[in-house]
Amino acid sequence: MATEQTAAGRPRPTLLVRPPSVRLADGELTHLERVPVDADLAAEQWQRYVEVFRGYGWDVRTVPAAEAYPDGVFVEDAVVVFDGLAVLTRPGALSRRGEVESVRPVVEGAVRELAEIMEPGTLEGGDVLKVGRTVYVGRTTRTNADGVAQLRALLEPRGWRVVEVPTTRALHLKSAVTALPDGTVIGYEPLVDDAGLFDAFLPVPEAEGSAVVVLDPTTVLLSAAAPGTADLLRDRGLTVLTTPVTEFEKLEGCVTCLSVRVR
Ligand code: CIR
Repeated sequence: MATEQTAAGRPRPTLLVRPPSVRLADGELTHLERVPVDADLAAEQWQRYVEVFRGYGWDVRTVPAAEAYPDGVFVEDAVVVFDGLAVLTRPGALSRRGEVESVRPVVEGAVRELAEIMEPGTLEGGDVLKVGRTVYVGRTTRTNADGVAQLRALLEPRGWRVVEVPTTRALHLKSAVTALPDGTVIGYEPLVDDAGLFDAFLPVPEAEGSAVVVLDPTTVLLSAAAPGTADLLRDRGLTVLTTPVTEFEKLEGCVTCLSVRVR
């Protein structure tokens, strides 16, 4: 567990990342047509992404590349962390199931407790959105009812509220919605099944703008492909950093999927 402090005096958070596989271009696609992926550009964008966190004082830990798994770079899907509890997932995509085991040793060093989703449950981290002590879990083609039930059984005794969110218009819940530091859920409305499920909802003007990573209580990271959303969030008083992730967006990835924030 990271206990050091950042320059701003906050605990130094840990970030897990995994470099892109040489087979990245073969990643799963559900809603998008396959287009060519530039492997060199992907590697450069991944480095820039990681540097943003280093610049904010995060303790970056790298999971070894999983060359056999094209989607391994989307490491968020393999594990979800709730305070000191990490839950290793069981991806709904068969091609991704083998990604999880190699994450275990890195996660073990970063948390107090480890649990895992067992058969017949499936769950992917992209379907898990924490807002305060509420955990919204997308029911998607990747996360089934048993996966949600297992997560609920782990979290409710630990004081979390678990809310299932039917999600049919996007790959994962967090492809459609994420949350700002103040708990406002943001999303691109055409991808959101029912915005009324969230206590506070702010529509954003771009699909790529629905995914933000909270870097600190006043700063978020956003895809460079969402300038209108960046303006909207700056108008709300947030500091907005942007980074290009075009090669990952071609594979239905986004800024959240490229890392696990251990907090
Ligand atoms: C997949 O379909 O599994 C990958 N191509 C994209 C995963 C993106 N992950 C995420 O939204 N958490």
